[in-house]
Amino acid sequence: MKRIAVLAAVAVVAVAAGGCGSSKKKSASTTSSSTTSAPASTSSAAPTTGASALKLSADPSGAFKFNTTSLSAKAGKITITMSNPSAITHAIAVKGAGINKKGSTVGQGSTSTVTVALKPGTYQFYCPVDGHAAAGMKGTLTVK
Ligand SMILES: [Cu+2]
Repeated sequence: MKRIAVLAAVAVVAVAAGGCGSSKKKSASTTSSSTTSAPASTSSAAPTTGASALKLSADPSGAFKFNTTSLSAKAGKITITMSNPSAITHAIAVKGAGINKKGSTVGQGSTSTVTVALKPGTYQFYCPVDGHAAAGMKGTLTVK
């Protein structure tokens, strides 16, 4: 009788330990799966958090220049939108530090957008349409 009681007690302990162990395993796998998904959510969240939106426009009179020669933004994901009120087609592009990204070339009344992820430094924004940057359609983008 005594033995049976002891065995039953051992069985209860074993079940309790097993239950505890399996719940620990579950929480461990939950942790590891959330850790696995963490870099993805972090990388998608970080640019959003640090995202800067800059706007400029092309000269409406048809001169080869923007309405500004200097822009500044925080490091991270930066979106530059250029509106084009000019009869000449233009685009917005950013280059520097091995990056050279161009937005689409657009006509009057449209906007050209370029999105880049930049570290602190000095970059150039320019119009990539042939001859435009050389004619003065460019400026400095300072990233801090
Ligand atoms: Cu242009």
